[in-house]
This record gives sequence, C-alpha cells and structure tokens, in this order.
Amino acid sequence: MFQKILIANRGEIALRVLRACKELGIQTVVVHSTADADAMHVRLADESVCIGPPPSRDSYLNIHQIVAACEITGADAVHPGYGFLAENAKFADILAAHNITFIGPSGDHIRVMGDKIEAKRTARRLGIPVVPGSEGAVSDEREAKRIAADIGYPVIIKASAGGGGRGMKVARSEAELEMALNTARSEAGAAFGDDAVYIEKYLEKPRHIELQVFGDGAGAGVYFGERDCSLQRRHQKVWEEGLSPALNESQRARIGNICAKAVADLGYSGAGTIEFLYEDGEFYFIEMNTRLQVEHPVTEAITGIDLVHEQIRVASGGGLSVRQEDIRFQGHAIECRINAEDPRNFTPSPGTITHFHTPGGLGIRVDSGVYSGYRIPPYYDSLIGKLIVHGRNRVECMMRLRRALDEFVVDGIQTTLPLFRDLVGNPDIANGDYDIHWLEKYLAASEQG
Ligand code: MV4
Repeated sequence: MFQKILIANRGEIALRVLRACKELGIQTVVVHSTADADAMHVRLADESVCIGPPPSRDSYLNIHQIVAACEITGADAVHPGYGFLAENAKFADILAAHNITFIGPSGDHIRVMGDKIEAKRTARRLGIPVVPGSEGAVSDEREAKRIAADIGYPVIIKASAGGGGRGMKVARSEAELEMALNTARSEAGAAFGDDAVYIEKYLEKPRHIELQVFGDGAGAGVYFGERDCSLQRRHQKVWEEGLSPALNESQRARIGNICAKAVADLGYSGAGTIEFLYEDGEFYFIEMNTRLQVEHPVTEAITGIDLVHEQIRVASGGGLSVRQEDIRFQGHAIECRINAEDPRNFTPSPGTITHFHTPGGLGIRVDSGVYSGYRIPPYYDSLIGKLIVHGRNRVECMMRLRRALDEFVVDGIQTTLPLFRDLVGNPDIANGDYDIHWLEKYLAASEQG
C-alpha cells in the first residue's frame, strides 16, 4: 500500500480523495494555487504545497511543479481527481518514469481513449456495440457521401480529438453534408491541432447512459451498474441518477457483461466509464472516460462500495475488493450538481458564501469543499457541491430529494438549487421520461413563460 498520496486537484473532489486516503491510513499531500490557500482540503491535508498562481495552466496543469512537489514531499502516488491532468497520458507517463504511481490507467490506455476514432475502433474490436458509421477517419467528401448514403441521413460529423460535445456537426441531407464536413474539419484543426473527423448515424432522441467499470490491471474486469446522465445543458451534466429508469435487469446484465469483459480483455487498470447513447432498446458506444467521474457517488450509493478505495487498492497492486457476484444494486440514487451560477442563464456567480447549511438525515450525502465565509475564486469551474440522495426505490429517492433541497441553504451567491426544486416537481422527471434534449427544451420553455 502507498505511504503518501499527492492529490493533484482542488474543490470537492480533492476533499473526496483526501477522505478516502485518511480512511486507509495513507498520508496526504495537496498541491494548490495561491487562490486556494483557504480551501477546506488544504486545511485538512497532512501537508500542502503551493504550486503557482491562480490560472490552471500555471498551477493545477503544471506537470513539472506537481512532480517537484512529489519529490519534495516523498509522495509515492498521485491521485488526479477529474478534469485537469486526469486524462493526460503524458502526465501518467512522466510519473511512471519518476517511479511515482499514477492512480489511474496506463498512459497508453488514456491515449487510446482520448482519440475518439481509436477509442471507437477499440470498442468495436472488443465486441461493444457502436454507432453505425465510418470505420475510421473520413478522408474526403466522396467517402463521406458514400457512408452517409449507406447508413442514411441524418448523420453527425465528429472530431477525433473532440469529445464531450466539442466539434460536432449534424447533416440532415446530402446537401448539408459538404458544409458540415468542412466546418467540423476546420474547427477541429483550429481547436485541437488535429483535423481528423469521423461520421456516424445521428440519433434523434437518445438517452445518455454510462457504465461504471473497473479493471484490476491483471486481466479481470467488473461493472458497477449504470448512471443515466441525459439531463444536461450545453454538454454539462446537471442531474445524474442510477440505475437508469429506462433499463430492465436483463438489458443491464447484457451490456454490463460485455463491458466488463472488454475492460478485462484490454488489461485495463482502475476506474473507467463507458458512455453510450441508448435509443429504442439499443446501446451505441460513443466514448470511454479513463477517470473517476463527478457523478461516481451515485454508483457508490447503490452499491455501497467506495470507488476511490478501489482505485487506490488497484493502483497499489492489491486488486479489487469485490468480484462481479459481490456487486448488488440497492435502491435508487440521484445526484444534483450545485453550481455557483445564476439558475436562469447559468452565468457564473463567484463571491463569498455568507451562510452554508447542508441537509442531513437518512440517505443524504453532500460532497462539497465550501463552508460559511468561504470565498469562491473566479478562476475555476462553478461546481461548489453535489447533493446525492439514496432511497429504497426511485419514488422514495425523489421524496427525500425534495425534502433535502428544502433544507439546503447557500446565501451570498446565486446557485442552481432553484432549478432542482423545479425539476423535482416536474411530471416528466417524476416518471423518468426524458432524453438528452429534455432539459434544454425545458429551459427554453421556462424562458418564454
Ligand atoms: C451523438 C448524438 C447523436 N447521435 N452522436 C454529445 C457529447 C458527445 N459525448 C456525444 N454527443 C452526442 N453524440 C450520435 N451519433 C448526440 C449527442 C449529444 C448529446 C449526447 C449526450 C448527452 C447530451 C447530448 C446533447 C447533445 C448532443
């Protein structure tokens, strides 16, 4: 087991990882920018190292500073959290070269999944169902037209270096294809320095369902059920829940076993998320994330398993604490992302939180690094906390969520709490009847009314 873990992140996830380290009796080091000297995780860590000024590229993304902080403190492993360097293959490689363990998959696995064409090729090879489309990159318009005619319109052009919704263009007919292809290619070249694009059948009304998987790095793989993350705005998840209201047990077991076997065959190590679009009873792979995700507590609530403990165990060579048959799904969980934003137009609302009171009681978890009197710096993303609610079934979970939202107080800044108070009373949400476009349509309609 590790002696000392350096946490290369900030905010609620830094605190989340710190808690797991403490439970395992592992010493902690946090690195932070000058803007985060007052953060809760900095106060609670055994050691802290200030690594630079507020801008992320000079602190949380500064690989050399972070490696130096490891050397100075004698940390033998790094947990990257999510975002920042969590999916940076070069960072994983550099740590390995310094004999420091990156708590995550190998640099090579990160690299493969970071290239969306390579990721899709790999998924297909491993027997994961993918969206119909080009086998690899599309070279020219003639090829694009041939493939589009074959799979049928509408189609979507995606950047191989994109992901998370960046660099996509829909073409509804052959007349629109040339423009979509050229725009996607030039935007990809400008944004990512890689103009490779691929083409897929465009699915009109899918849900976004993602499977939590784990590899032990020694040829075993398991799945921890799925999360339904269809409620998004501008590719930012707002509400996540598990298990998905859209799936039954046999559908779950079928896709779960495919994914667990794929992860095993890959020799993958650590936590991963396999993202699918789900429409008319079929799963279509889109991307794989090679990190712990923001919404991982949903899975922890329904399985009772601490996923950060598992990450640390696997990275230290101790393997997973569970086999597939030990993983059972209990009840239902919903996570609401509480952002420091105007709940109507989502503009950031940094500033001082004058009063912060979190809900409690059975089935309630709040992951947050903020406190009364804390000043939210303007330099980073606006997530200030996550409310995760668990119940024996979805109805109980929703009742408890409504009550928890009533108790939650965040004064001094604007937050997205009022949006969740609206959503929890909405009939479509109560019925689990929504797709990836539901939230944007709902917000557009509320703006009118
Ligand atoms: C799609 C799609 C429809 N058809 N691919 C957006 C984020 C990126 N991970 C993939 N995305 C999409 N890919 C095909 N073939 C629709 C989306 C999409 C979306 C996906 C998940 C959650 C929200 C979304 C919002 C708009 C578009």
